[in-house]
Amino acid sequence: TRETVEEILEAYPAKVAKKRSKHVIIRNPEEIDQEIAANERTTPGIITQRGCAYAGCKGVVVGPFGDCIHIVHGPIGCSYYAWMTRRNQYKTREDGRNWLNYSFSTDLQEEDIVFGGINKLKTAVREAYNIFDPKPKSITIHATCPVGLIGDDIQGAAKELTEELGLPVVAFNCEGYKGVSQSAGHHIANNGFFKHWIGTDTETEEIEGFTVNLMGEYNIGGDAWEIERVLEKCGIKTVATFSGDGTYDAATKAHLAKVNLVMCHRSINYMATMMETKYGVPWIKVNFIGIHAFAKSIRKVARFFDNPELTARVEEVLTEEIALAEAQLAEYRKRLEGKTVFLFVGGSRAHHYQELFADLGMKTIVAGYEFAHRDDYEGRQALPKIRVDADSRNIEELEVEPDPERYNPTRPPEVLEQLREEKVIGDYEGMMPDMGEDTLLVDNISHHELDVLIKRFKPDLIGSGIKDKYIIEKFGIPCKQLHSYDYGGPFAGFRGAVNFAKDVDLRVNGQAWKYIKAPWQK
Ligand code: CFM
Ligand code: HCA
Repeated sequence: TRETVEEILEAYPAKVAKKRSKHVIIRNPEEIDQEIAANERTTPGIITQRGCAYAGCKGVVVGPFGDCIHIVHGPIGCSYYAWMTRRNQYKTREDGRNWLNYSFSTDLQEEDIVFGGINKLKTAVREAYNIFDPKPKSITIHATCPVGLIGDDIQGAAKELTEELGLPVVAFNCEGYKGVSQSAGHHIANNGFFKHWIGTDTETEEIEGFTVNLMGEYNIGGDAWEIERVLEKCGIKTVATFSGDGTYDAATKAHLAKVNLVMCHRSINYMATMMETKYGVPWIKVNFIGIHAFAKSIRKVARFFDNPELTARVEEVLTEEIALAEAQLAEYRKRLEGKTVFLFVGGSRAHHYQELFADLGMKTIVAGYEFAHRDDYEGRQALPKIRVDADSRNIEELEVEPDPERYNPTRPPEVLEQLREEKVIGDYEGMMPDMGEDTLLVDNISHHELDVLIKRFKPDLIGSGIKDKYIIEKFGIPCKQLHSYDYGGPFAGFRGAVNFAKDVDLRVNGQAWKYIKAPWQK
């Protein structure tokens, strides 16, 4: 492993090598508080898989709300290349609202860049509003790079249009360059939702039952539906989902849920923390990917509510679901046991999927996030040690205080204290503790680094995305896309695990791979 790291770094100029060496870490469980550098600028010239702030805001966090219209203010390319690529699913409700398949854009032209695009934006918002009946529940505006450069006042326009049209028009200054990756866009989206959507239902006073919000779950390939199926079976009610299959009305009531279940810590931790401060809603870090991860997570939820009936029901459901899934997984496990995996995905799946691979008997030997922060690797205890650099300072930190009327913790303070101590609420331990000795962590991996790792370790499968899928497969190694799921899914929960096993088996044990010669090997 040490030699591999050396080979990786050798190819770089000294300054770059020094920088990258902090992002490529050999896991050593003996070392307390092992560190890794993350959430830093990519060195120009290096090919990475990262996206931009606009992708993180519009594409990831805001876009999945299907009963709203999301308008991109920018040149058409920003819209076109993000159109329907992320597979966040939405089912049309009785009211018929569903704009998920649309691509709304102001299509900025050179003339608008010179003379300003704000009138064009206002016209676009009015037009989108007028065309449809029923009307969207909310209209969101997303700025891409040139809009920030020319200084169009999209916040002012949103305010004006909110009054004019009588529905919330929310503008996001998520210009692509706002951060070092899509991660900046998550934060901007969280802020916008928190300011303009959350808690705006002031009429509903209480929602009965074991209520939760599913946060940082985007319903890729139908994941959220499988999670909700099991939650429902246990008697746990989902109030709102951020954002997969999410609706505006549910989001405005989210503050009434008793606890927030945080799937993707990276993309939604901001909102979880702000909701806790303002409304007293605690959060539990969960992972519903993998059958044992699911069991562990839902037991935390049962522990939180501490209700004997609920606990009994959860155990009953787990016994039934695990038995069924295990029986179906057994056949695949026989063929997959001992196989090795690399995982390079976004800001949470490179961790989450390790648990599902473990269910299949497969070992993750190299893993890394594209854009997660140190807390997603090292755990939240790293937070105080993270240096806030100029790039992070760029993004607004909202000042949040307890709501004088609506701050309403659902458990007594001493119980919350106990739950915090047990790490049931308010904690995420990150990816590192789950990685074995001598495994490798590579943050924001480059194509060069991937090449070296493939040649050295020849894994049986790589879980990654569209930007490197075909490079990997030219090496004769199957790649499973863990963003789009290669158009399959769901992979969450119990039924999802079985779907996943089947897909993985087809790839890992497919005979075609050994006949592949890369163009450069011929
Ligand atoms: Fe969270 Fe996501 Fe991910 Fe993410 Fe993404 Fe995604 Fe991802 Mo692609 S919110 S960090 S910005 S889990 S779009 S649904 S798959 S990179 S690991
Ligand atoms: C994004 C979206 C993406 C890209 C997927 C990929 C997704 O980063 O803007 O690189 O394969 O999940 O759709 O992460």
